Order: sequence, then structure tokens, then C-alpha cells
Amino acid sequence: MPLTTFIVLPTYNEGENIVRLVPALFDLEVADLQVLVVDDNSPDGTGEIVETLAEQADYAGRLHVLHRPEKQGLAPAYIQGFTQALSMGADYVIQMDADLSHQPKYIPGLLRQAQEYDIVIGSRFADGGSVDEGWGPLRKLLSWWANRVYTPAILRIPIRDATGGFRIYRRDALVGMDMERVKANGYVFMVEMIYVAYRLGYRIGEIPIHFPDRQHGDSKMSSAIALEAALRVWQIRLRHRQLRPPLHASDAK
Ligand SMILES: Nc1nc2c(ncn2[C@@H]2O[C@H](COP(=O)(O)OP(=O)(O)OP(=O)(O)O)[C@@H](O)[C@H]2O)c(=O)[nH]1
Ligand SMILES: [Mg+2]
Repeated sequence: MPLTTFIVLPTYNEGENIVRLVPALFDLEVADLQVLVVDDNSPDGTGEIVETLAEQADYAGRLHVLHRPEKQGLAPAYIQGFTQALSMGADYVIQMDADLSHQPKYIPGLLRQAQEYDIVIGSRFADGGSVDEGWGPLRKLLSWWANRVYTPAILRIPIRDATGGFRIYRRDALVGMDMERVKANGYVFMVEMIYVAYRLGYRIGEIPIHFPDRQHGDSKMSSAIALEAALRVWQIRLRHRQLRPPLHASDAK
């Protein structure tokens, strides 16, 4: 039986992007692929657009929407989406933005690496990774520093894009991490998930990606949000630094 891969896409006003992204995902011809959109009642009707797409014969039974009542941030959207994907039988869960900054062409590479790792990050700051050519030097430097220097130093993790939101998780890792313990709301959720996984001993890999800026719709990110996320890295360290890998049965005396 082929393994089931679920792609979880949180959306808030991504109508113009989702109609491009969904066909591109199914064009990949990944075996037993399911797509789950988690929409926070987008005023532009993203949720309804996906419902309409889901009625097309091509996507029948493979495209799903979770409707949430209002914009509540990325973290609860992801947790609800991951939980639903697991309950629908996902063997692999891919998380990605719906704005096309995370390009579908990297998905086969993520799946390949997931044979060796429990979690694989599509990484902008690994060797060979890159960000949009339009980023100014200051933005590039700040983002590089936050990911390559600041976050790894505080958390003592050898990860080069802990804030990156393009990832694959193996089912057993996502279950073993117990998402209940992840408290972050918003963008720092990415960092908290990776820190918990690292402390628990899961194997984390990275593959380089190019990250183009969105062409349609508006970003929900701002410098205030980025600064808050940076400060919250300390909170995450305090919350989880005692975590240890669970003892293997054979290690127990
Ligand atoms: N369901 C849900 N999705 C959200 C929420 N906030 C952002 N998203 C989605 O999360 C993804 C990432 O959001 P973006 O606004 O692109 O933020 P970003 O990618 O960190 O920042 P940019 O680099 O500016 O694009 C997109 O698919 C958004 O639609 C939210 O509160 N609820
Ligand atoms: Mg984006």
C-alpha cells in the first residue's frame, strides 16, 4: 500500500494563489497525495474557492478544507491541520505557505530526504539556498543572522533555517512530539516545533531552496511580528530545555 502524504496549507486571503498552487501540487504525481487547506474564514473567499475546486473530478476525495471561524494565527491553524491530517491517516505531513514562496518542485526532494530524517526543512539559509533577489542587503543580512547565528546560538541547535515554514514531518515524529506542549501562537511556532523535535532526539535534515517573494496577495508578516518572534526564542528555550529523548525500552533498567 503506498504511503499517504498530506500537505497542510494555512490560508488567509490567498484566493489568487491557491488556484495556482493546488493544480501544481497535484501535477507532481506524488503517490497518494492529499491536500488540506486550513482557512481562517478569509474575507476574499479562499475557503469557498477551495470547496469549489474540491468538487472537480480531478481532485475528488483528495482536496479538503478545514474552516475556522476567524483569523487566529498560524500556530492554531497548523495544529488543527496536522491533527486532522494524522487522524485521516497521514504517513508524511508537509507544511507549506500557500503564497507560492514555497515552490512545489521541492516536494519530491523533501519526501526523498524523509527516508533518512524525521523532519526535513526546505531551507533558505543552508548552503545552496537563497531568498528573493529583490530583498535589500539589510533585510537579507538580518534574516541570515537571525537564522544562522541568533537562533542556533540561543537554542544550541545546528539548524540553519529554524524559522522556515516549508517542512516535512514523518508521522511518528509528529505524534511523538506531542503538539500539546507547543504553546507559541504565530510565527515562532516554527522555531518551537523544531526545538521540541531536536530536544526529543528526532533527526532533522535540511535541503536548500530558493524562496521567491509572493506575487499575489498581502503578507501578514511585519517587522514588529518578526521582533516579537525573535524575543520569544528565549521563552522557548526556557520552556523546553529540560526535554530529553525518551528512553528506549532496552535502555531501561
Ligand atoms: N489559517 C491562517 N493562515 C494564515 C494566518 N496568517 C498567515 N497565514 C497563512 O500562512 C502563510 C504564510 O503567511 P505570509 O503572510 O505569507 O507570511 P510569511 O510567508 O511569513 O511572510 P512573507 O515573506 O511576507 O510572505 C500564508 O499561506 C498565509 O495565508 C492565519 O492567521 N490563519
Ligand atoms: Mg509568505
